[in-house]
Amino acid sequence: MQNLETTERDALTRIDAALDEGALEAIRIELLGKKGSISELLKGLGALSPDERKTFGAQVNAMRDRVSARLADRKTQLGDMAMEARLASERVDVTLSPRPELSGRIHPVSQILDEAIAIFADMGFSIAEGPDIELDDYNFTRLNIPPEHPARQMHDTFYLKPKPDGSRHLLRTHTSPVQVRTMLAQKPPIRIIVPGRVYRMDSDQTHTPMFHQIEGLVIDESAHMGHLKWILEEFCRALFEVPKVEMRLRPSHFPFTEPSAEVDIRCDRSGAEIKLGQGNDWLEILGCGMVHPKVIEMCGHDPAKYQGFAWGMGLDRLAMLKYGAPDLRAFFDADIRWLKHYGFAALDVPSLAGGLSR
Ligand code: 2NL
Repeated sequence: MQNLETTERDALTRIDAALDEGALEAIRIELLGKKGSISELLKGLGALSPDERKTFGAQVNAMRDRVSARLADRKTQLGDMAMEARLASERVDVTLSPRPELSGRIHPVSQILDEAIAIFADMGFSIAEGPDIELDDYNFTRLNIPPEHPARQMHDTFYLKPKPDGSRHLLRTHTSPVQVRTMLAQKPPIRIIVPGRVYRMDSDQTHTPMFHQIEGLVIDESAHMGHLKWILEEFCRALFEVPKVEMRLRPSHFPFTEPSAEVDIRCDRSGAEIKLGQGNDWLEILGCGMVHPKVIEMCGHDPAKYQGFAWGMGLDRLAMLKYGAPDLRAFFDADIRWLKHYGFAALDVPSLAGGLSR
């Protein structure tokens, strides 16, 4: 009897004194493991008379249960203490001012986006955003891109698994579905710009399967190509921080605009870097046009009353051009050395008054 009580007292004391989960596990094995002291007590039962076996066996079992319970309690306690200690040691003071050698840089795409937003916001545009995963209907159908159109082919567009009713979601191939959503939800006048990520199954030296776009849309009763041309000229002048850019509009085709145009700016490619505003070369920077009457109608408005224009451009390309980064793919490599070189300081928020990228 004495033997049992001291064994238990001894066991509980040792459990309470264990300082970490490893030490506790060692004690558990010593007590309750195959060759553990309590297990050995149970093995000795065979040598006893049936009556003794019954009472002593019950006592040992009860003692084993109490020891097990204490082991479990101590384990929880030690786990909590370990977590507390870890939380205390890994505590971060987010109010500390950044150490310059550790602080992050703003990615050129984020920088050009902030600059573009500053320019268009100054002209009175609102910013609209929408989901990356879109409906076929918003990405294609309501933009006058019919089911047979090549842009809808599986090798150009990332489709998600079709639903039982046959409808498919996709990764938006342009930000235009956001304009569709805006037109469906609001009455003109509408003056928005739409920045965001877009996806196309394209990957080579000059294309990445995800890239960034900014599109613009104006719908009212009298918006025309003259307004569009002024907006784009002002935008280029402000973005490239030059007094004048020479622009030319070349006839083109998009299913969602009529007429459509591609916009080039004058540049000089004779040196190592492209120079804007001089030279005899042209650089294509965006596509635009008058919104197709069918699109206005499919987005819920009367094309006899409302008209407007839209444009779209690739932000990544603009960032390469403005900041002189030579390789598009490096944009998405997440290489900290590249970002140190091409990135921007976090607190230099672009504004028209304060200078865009200085
Ligand atoms: C390009 C050309 C363009 C649009 C985008 C648009 C949107 C709606 C209606 C009509 Cl909802 N048009 N967007 C229009 C013309 C060109 O993008 O080359 N982007 C990189």
